[in-house]
Amino acid sequence: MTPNEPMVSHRWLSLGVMLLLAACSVGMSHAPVTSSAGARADTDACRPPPLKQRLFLRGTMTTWTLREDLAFRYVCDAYLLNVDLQGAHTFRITDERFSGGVSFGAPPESASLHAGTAVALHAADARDAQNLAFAFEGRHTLRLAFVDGKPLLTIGPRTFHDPADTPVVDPRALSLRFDSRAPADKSPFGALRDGSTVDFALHAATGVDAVTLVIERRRLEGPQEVLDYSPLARVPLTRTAHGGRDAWRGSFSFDAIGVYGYYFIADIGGRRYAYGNNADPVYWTRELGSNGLGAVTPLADDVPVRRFRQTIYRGDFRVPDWAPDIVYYYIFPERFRNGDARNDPRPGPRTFHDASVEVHADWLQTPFRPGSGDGSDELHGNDFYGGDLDGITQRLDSIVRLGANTLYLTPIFSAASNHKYDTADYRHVDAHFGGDAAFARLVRAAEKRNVRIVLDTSLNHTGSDSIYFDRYANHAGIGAFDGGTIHPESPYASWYHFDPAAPDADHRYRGWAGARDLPELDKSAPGWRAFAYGAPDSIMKRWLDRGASGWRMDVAPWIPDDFWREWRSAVKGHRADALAVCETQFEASKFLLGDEFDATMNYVFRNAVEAYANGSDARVVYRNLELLRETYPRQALFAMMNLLSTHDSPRALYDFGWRDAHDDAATVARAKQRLRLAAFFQMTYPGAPTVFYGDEVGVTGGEDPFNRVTYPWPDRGGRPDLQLRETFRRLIALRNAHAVLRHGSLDAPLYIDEHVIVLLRQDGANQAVTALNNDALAHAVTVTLPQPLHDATFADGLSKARVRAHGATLTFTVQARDGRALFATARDR
Ligand SMILES: [Ca+2]
Ligand SMILES: [Ca+2]
Ligand SMILES: [Ca+2]
Repeated sequence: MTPNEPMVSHRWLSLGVMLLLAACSVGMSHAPVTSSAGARADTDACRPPPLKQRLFLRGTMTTWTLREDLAFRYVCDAYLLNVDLQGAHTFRITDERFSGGVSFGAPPESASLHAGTAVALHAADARDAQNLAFAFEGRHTLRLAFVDGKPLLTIGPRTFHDPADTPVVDPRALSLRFDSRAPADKSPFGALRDGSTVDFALHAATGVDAVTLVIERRRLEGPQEVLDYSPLARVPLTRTAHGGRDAWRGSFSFDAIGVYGYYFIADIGGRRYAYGNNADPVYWTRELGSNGLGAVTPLADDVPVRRFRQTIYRGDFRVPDWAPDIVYYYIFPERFRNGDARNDPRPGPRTFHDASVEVHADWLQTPFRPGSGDGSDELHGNDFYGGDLDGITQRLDSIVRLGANTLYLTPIFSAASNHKYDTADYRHVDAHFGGDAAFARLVRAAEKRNVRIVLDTSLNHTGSDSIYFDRYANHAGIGAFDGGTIHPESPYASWYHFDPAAPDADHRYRGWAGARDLPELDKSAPGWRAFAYGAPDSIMKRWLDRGASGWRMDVAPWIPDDFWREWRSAVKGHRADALAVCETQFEASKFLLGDEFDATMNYVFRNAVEAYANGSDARVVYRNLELLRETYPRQALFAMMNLLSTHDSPRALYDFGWRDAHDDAATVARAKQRLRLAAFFQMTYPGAPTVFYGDEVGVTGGEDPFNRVTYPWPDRGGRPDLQLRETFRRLIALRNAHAVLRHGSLDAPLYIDEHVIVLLRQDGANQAVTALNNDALAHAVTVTLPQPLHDATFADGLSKARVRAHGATLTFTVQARDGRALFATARDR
């Protein structure tokens, strides 16, 4: 979807659309704009804010995610926001909710704003509303005023003095220093078990009068957009002096699992300052701050405090033993391989909702996108190539030769669409994928090869065309909305939210994020919970019993936490070594406390690694990964699904610059070098490397549906890049051959500069030095090794070349856009 396109319900899955949804226009309620009483009054007078909600600038500047530094501040009679942005962006002004909330866009005739000119905004549910567009040139103030209840936006030069921008000038305040990752400042390091006591030390010049450590606890209940901390404790710190500096020390015991925020209040010469987290943005995450070294701000009501985060997890939190060793091969089954043409979808009446499927005659044809002029119909998700589970079974040996040991399959249960997140029947595999028998064949073939299968489903919504809902009366039995009317006698009636008074069928039920083909389930309904995970033959248990080794759960951040806690107990109670993976796009500590998930889809990793491979400054990008190293329990960090491409985001090669067939050979070659570097990163970093089908043979493609192209099998006319595949094979083999890459310790980089990242990994007696270089030039790098490695000899895991340390010093070269993995050899051999 382009951001200008209205939200169309049939073309969506989880991620991309979630991020874009705030910008889209279907199913959102009227903004509760109240025309202020006496709006004719003196316009100079200050008035209370016309909206209860906070407002945010949300758009392409943050990939449509919410970010705390883009929150408007209401002052007197208008919402104001200072930004420092360059270039053209499209955006909306919204509240914090993911959907269903306030969202202001542009009127159809004037999407593009001009500096200094006020534009009347449209509420998002006006069907003609579209995204705003503005060419930013650095520092601006956005001013949103309500005149007679109508929102007027003006973007002009910087005129608003934001108290948060007031510089701190007192040298004593500027001397405050705390690095949450420095052992001298905070000990123990990182995420900790409940009951842990943490020692804190804030360092400062002399002349600070008092320091208090403030501990707060994040509210964990509620959907993703809830970001709320409540006070827990205030710990007066004790001053100790040494070397002309002071250290302010104290400790706190964290008794309960949770995500905690903390910061320091310093009293200095009659003024108060907060020393809190830095302002680093974290990919797609609302809360700012990457931990590590903090920053000082004035302490005032109108200046937001940024908290350092501390994760406290259950002492008995275990992930499956097999998790750190996973190499995923990630398949969108409709597009991987057609193993049985007899089960292919065929057009016909009522083969898709109340309409027909579309079929691609040519395996290599580009997926259909309604409205693009490709001649396809206007429906999303109804075009098919015939891919199925037998296709995977037939190519399993090839996947094993690549080095993968775990399949992650997007949904395979009966569903009308090609993506199958719109489940029609959780208890059976889709007939077009070969049915239950094809899954049994795949399981047998996988078990024979020690390959595990992780399945995917949504417990948040079903399809509208399902046995449970049956809006189109396509199924036997009585669905909750069979034939388009509410059926209280349906066994599934209690699973959904209905509004019998709504004027038309489309509005008589709640659709997930407004999507009409995805009726949202009531996650608190006991009947649904039993069916989903509680009962002996619940969906979760049924498919574990039939050969799945774990679950990846769709749209987890918008499902109540108590649901996931019960869910985990049920899944782990049934099979202790079942893997529990959460779909989330953000920093995800709250899911990794030992009571919900083992790991998540790691989009923070993806975004950091792709930015790095594209040439971004390693020192900046890597802070995202350092944050995860600190805030995620080690067992979760080592089990994360470390992906690049996904079915919800553009493929990596696309992000690396290879957009289409018109790109020249140099662009394609550079994109593939960047992919190789990103794969090197995956294979030498803790967490499960994840290869999206086709990436390894040079498949590119942009936003959905173009990321979901078919695998280029030669016998179907495709041209896989087998050289690139061999590169992947060698890199995966490197990981599989060296346990230290999968299990070895991860500390702060041994060395990092703009281009080069060097990590030291240790696993008992095995030690490795891994290095990455994102520059277009080779770099020689010199690192200092800890004592046990003085004078050690290292062998390059790929070239087998030897590199010798001289004393503590190790010098080696990393080629352009390349990596190295050096393994310490046994001494004196
Ligand atoms: Ca279509
Ligand atoms: Ca087929
Ligand atoms: Ca029916």
